[in-house]
Amino acid sequence: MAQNTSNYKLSAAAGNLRYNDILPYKVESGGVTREFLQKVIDVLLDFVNDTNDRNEKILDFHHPEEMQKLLDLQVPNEGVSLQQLVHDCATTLKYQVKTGHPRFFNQLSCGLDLVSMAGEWLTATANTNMFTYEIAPVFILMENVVMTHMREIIGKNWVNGDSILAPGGSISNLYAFLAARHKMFPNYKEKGIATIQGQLVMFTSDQSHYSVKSCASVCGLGTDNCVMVASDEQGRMIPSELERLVVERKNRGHIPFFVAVTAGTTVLGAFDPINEIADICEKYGMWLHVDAAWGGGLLLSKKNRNPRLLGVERADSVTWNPHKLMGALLQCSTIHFKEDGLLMSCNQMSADYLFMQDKLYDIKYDTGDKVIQCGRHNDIFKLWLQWRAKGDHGFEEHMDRLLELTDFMVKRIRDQPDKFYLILEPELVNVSFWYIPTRLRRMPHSPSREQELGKMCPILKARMMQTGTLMVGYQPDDRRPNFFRNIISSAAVTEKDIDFLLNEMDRLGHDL
Ligand code: ABU
Repeated sequence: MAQNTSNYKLSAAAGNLRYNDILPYKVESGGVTREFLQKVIDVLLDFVNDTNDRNEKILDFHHPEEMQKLLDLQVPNEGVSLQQLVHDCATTLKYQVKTGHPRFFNQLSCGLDLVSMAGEWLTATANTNMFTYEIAPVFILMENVVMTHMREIIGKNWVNGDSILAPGGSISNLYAFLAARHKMFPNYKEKGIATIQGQLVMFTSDQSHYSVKSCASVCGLGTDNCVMVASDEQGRMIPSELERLVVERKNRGHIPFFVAVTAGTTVLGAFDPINEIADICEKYGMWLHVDAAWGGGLLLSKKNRNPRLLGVERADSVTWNPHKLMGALLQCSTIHFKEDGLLMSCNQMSADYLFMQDKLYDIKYDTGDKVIQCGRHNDIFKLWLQWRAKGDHGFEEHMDRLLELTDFMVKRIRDQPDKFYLILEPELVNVSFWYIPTRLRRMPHSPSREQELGKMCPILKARMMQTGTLMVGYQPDDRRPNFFRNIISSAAVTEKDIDFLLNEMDRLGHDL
């Protein structure tokens, strides 16, 4: 049951103390320090329980102005008491959306994997930076082991490649772009833009994640030189269109150099045909990047990996986010390269104060010089601990279960054609559909009905959030007005939750 935020009482002796009455300020304060932290942990554990309680709401929605009145967010001149800090923690979680709730279907990253969460708690306590072996020896070795394992899973010819954990899929895609440009123009790093005699052009599908286009803007190509290749009805890049556009740019004297294929598009969950696109990349000497941030988890499933990811081993780089399908806690994003050494030669700056060459250990473990950031959060421990718990087998079962639940949802939608309209057969766990309110049920399906159904989406979503019982995302795309995109990526979801979801949409929306 939801906890009252004033339930978390410290003892009279501890309640009025302040930050400088506990460690590290008072060495003899071990008891009070423990009491304070234990109480914070009680707050966290109650949140975990509430998250998994189907009688609890997913959120307690308030508009921002109203929410500001419910919270005391001021940063004071004089610090508050330990009791107030515990209260602040409880209040923060009271109004936080429970993204691990079994009825939260809103985002690609859903769920609250408790082993991964335990890992994140340990990470916060260890509080180290991932740039050198010197200060993160265990975590650096773990990163090496897990990244090698992930490359083995991508393909046997990847084992001797290189990988790094990056702050999100967008930055992972940026690392791929930088390495590709470095491979083709190794002098760019020192001499800059003048070393490229011509206009670099990159290609991706019109369904790809916007971070790919962002690379063109950030890296000086300009977004006009990120060519958006048309996709088919399922949302998959059309290879013949790619080739046509590559030839067109070549004929203009441009330099096509990079193709970003998507393995699991954000909205429709579509998989571009990697093998056919790899043939085109080989023919025209272009780097092949696979953005499998979303769909990469399926590499772990013998049953579901192919045909979706067939040909992935032919890529030069792969983005794969364990914080999505695999359920690792946010954030946990990886970028993998088939060729070793590129990341280092592309990004190394050899800062003397961090990456000294005369250290007592093998400095190849100082991975921080491979990346464009300096400080790097420890995102490996939670993934390593989760992989220890599940093993490859547990992850495989998890992937297969998510797709089984997706099939179940599709079947339930098909069973109720008066109330729901399935937009396409999903390739991943994205289920795209419209809810049909009573007044539109007799209307034949047509573009004008789609317009009407699209108008219902924000209203029904608002009702979901105001009642707090369900969260499903919606958006328009190039072909249709607003539609719902339901994501099943949480281990907490069952068939009963999917039935609840569809019934609750009908309960909240039938009169629209
Ligand atoms: N980076 C894509 C995440 C989008 C989503 O969760 O819907």
